Amino acid sequence: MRKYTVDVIAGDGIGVEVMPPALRAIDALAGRHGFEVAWRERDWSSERYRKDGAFMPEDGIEQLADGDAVFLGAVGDVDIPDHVTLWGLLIPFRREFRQYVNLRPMRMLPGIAPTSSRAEGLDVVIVRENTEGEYSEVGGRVHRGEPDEFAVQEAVFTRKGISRVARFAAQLAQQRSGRIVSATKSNGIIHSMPFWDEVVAETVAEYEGVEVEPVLIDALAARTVLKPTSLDVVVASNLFGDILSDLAAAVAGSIGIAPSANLNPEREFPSMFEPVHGTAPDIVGQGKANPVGTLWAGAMMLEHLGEREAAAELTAAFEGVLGDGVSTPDLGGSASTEDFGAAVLDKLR
Ligand code: GGG
Repeated sequence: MRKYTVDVIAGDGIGVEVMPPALRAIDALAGRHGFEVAWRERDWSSERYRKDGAFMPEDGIEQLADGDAVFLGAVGDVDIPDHVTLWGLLIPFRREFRQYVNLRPMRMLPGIAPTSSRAEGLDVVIVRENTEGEYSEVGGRVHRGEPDEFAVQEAVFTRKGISRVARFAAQLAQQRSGRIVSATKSNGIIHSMPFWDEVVAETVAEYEGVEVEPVLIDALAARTVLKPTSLDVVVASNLFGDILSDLAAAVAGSIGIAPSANLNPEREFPSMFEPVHGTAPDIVGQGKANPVGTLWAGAMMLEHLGEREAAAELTAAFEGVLGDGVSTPDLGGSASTEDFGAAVLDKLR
């Protein structure tokens, strides 16, 4: 029996609601596929921050380091500034565990009506740089509260950071169409983005049969809506990748279906799997949250752990449920989070 230890941080808001259906589905698959998962459930959250002044214990990173993966729900709280939660309970894992690739696939799933006929056949993988770029601590605020107050925020782009994410995208493109679109803004951002373009082009040139097309982020946003099927692999900086992946998910029907894998490709540290969506305070506690993003992220986690058949079965199960016309309200259906999870379990049985 293969054994895995996975740290579960359901977090805040609907993170707590979408996690149980995914854990139950993976448990249902495990025995039949010859593995078992020990879930280490962590109560690390905004509630913990309010009580103890910290989202996680001081040695939280060390506590996760010997696990095989981290499974995260959502982080954020209406009473705590978003940058405090994100830098307290999400970004530290990405950085400390060198999860420099954030893989965000999106395709049309069965049973979901495309937002427009243009989206039919959409199948894209966004390879988001995950540890540098615009998400940076470099900068500061000066003259707080004064009329001449100002803020400086530096983006950090390194040759190492750009080339390793471009390499990942090129290897992925070799298994797909061979086409990469690179999100840029080298007309307006005159230092970091021309550097990004150069390093991406140099890196991709090492891969036979792979071509890269740099596209300005504003035009790429329009293209994601108007010609989504012209995209296959997209490589993007931290911020551009974050925005584009929400957009691609919206074009495919709902941000509630979008998964994400924060990968440490060298496997020196655990990788982390999470739905793309946040805590959705507007629907929290109503049973309306869509668990598909978390189920899909769970399938990506199984794939990463080497459990390919179980991953395929889980994907087929949530796709099958959607194909049967069962969906949550964000997709126009009336199923609750629990109903959807139960229907997935029925398929797996
Ligand atoms: N699913 C984790 C979560 O709550 N994500 C919300 C979010 O704002 N993420 C920003 C990011 O991925 O950089």
